[in-house]
Amino acid sequence: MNCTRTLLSAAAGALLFVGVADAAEYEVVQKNKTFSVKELTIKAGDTVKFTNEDEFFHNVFSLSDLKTFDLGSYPKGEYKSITFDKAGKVEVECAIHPSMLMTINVE
Ligand SMILES: [Cu+2]
Repeated sequence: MNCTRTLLSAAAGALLFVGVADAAEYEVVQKNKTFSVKELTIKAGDTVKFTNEDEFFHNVFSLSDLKTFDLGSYPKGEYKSITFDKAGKVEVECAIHPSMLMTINVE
């Protein structure tokens, strides 16, 4: 009984590890009040890191049906990350600068 349980959890752990190893991390830089890319295509499970390289605060949020989030506002040199687990399209905006807009396509 105990032996079976150990084997099962070891198998689950291995599967989890494979999933993490396959996931990629992308970086989008916020500079001169724009996102460094207008459009980014990633795979479900991948993470996007938004790095602020401007002298002022930026925010990252989305009201998209696929994923609604608000990573808050943060100053130069800081970043926020978010993982996209479902396929679809996400419009990403900055609450401080309405002209900042980009699209993430999750495949
Ligand atoms: Cu901004």
